Amino acid sequence: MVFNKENVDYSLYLVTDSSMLPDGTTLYSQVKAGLENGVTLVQLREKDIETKDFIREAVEVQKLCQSFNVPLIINDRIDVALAIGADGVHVGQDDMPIPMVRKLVGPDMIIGWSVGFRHEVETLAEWGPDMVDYIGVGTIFPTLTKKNPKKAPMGPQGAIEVLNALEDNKAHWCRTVAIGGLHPVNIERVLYQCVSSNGQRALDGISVVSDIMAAPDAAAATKNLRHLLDNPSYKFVNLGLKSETVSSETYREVVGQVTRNRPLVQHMTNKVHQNFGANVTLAVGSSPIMSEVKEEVHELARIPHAALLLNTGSVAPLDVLREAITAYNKEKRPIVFDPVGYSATEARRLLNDTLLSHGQFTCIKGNTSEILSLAKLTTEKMKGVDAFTGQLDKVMVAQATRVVAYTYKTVAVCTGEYDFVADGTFGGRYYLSCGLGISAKDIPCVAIHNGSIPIMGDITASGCSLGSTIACCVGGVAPESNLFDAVVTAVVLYKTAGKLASTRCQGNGSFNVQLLDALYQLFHENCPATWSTSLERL
Ligand code: TPS
Repeated sequence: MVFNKENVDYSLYLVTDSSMLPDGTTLYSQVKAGLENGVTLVQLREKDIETKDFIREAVEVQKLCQSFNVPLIINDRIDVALAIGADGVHVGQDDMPIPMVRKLVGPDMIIGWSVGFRHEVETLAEWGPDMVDYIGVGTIFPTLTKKNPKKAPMGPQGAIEVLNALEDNKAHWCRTVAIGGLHPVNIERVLYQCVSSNGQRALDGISVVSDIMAAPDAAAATKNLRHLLDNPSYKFVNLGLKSETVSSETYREVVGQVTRNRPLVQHMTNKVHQNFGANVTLAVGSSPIMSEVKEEVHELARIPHAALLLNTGSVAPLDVLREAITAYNKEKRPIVFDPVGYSATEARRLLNDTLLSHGQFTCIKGNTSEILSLAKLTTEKMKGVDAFTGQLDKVMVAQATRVVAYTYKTVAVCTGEYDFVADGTFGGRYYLSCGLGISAKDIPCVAIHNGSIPIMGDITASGCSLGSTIACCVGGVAPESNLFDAVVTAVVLYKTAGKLASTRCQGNGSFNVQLLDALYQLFHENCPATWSTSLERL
């Protein structure tokens, strides 16, 4: 009997591997534990096995799957799939070409394909709905399970590209599961971030090998995965979006909370910024720690109201940065990411992309060129757009900020004469399959203005120190507070201080001092009704 394709639930797809079974377990017992606790699809995958043994194993597992009404897919071996009457086959890019597979298995069997690139999606779209039923999108993260992988891990951003390609090519029939290095520490984030840019499509599920097959307690491991799929919320950000209400009363509340909670703001930042950033942090009622010690990141992240500023201007070793991201993500404490010089050189782009793929950031802050590059919009590309008037158009920069916020599910800040702040957090919600329903262009975005303050560009680390201020505000607010509000407050406070300092200084030397004084004064007075900055909703 072949399973009705329409009714396949791709949410938790177990792929087997008999080379990693813990002592005291069997392939059968691990699959059974998975099925009893929420696995919805099983793929039998044996790389080194005699055909006779494969068939015997497949028949046993098939009976088991049937008793749970779960389809069984056979990896690679079309002959075995046909011989036992499996529900489907899964093939890789180097296996038998899909049209031949379809010819052999007939129209009713499920066909899955491993896909990592846009051009592969274009091919499956050309073939049309009768060929590939679902794709395994990966590998997402590094994994020891796949020997000699032919492609580098794509990260959530690569999976978004694949989802976009499916949408662009109108391959609406094709379902998707992400695979490769997926474990409870990163699954929520992958499901949260991986939404096509038009908001119409998210992953249909996740596929795992080692997380269940190598688990000493496969039942508990599966329950844990099921829980993440059934409670679709990245708890890092709170659920009560109230960004429509941002006002001077909001600023007062944020500053009040920072004052009460005095957050510890760990800086991993460039040398030029370290001293000034520490002083800015103190001026806004917070405690700086300029530590790049790997051994203490977990301890620091556990301190109530800890926040991390990660500025890639000149950097700590990669393993320290990764460990810090892991630690703050694990404790669900905020990270402000400042990708200095993103795409100015290939090395910087690679470093920043590696870090962006490694974790979830509360806020990503950059200048116009960094945000345009992150949004994959360049001035060249923008020239092709009607609205382009020769200068960077406000609407276009706002759009780039929204794209970054949406893509990374973060609060994005783009600095310049106008500072743009866009909220792509969606209150931490995610949905399997159907996506978020709205696209990047529809998310909340504000433009913050206080006239031009050219002297800001004549001191070092002024942009980096906005990062410090944001980290103080997102770290200092109560966990149930709105992160967008906290970021907007930091930007408005910093811009007001900049303006005030520029009227008091005599040159860039005294501007430095005046900026600290102004921040200190405005923060401690906490009277935002008098702040000069204007905020426009876009
Ligand atoms: C649905 N594949 C890509 S990564 C990987 C495998 C087996 C190992 C993941 O292991 N998509 C589907 N089925 C497949 N067989 C593949 C892709 C190929 P782990 O979860 O332990 O990291």
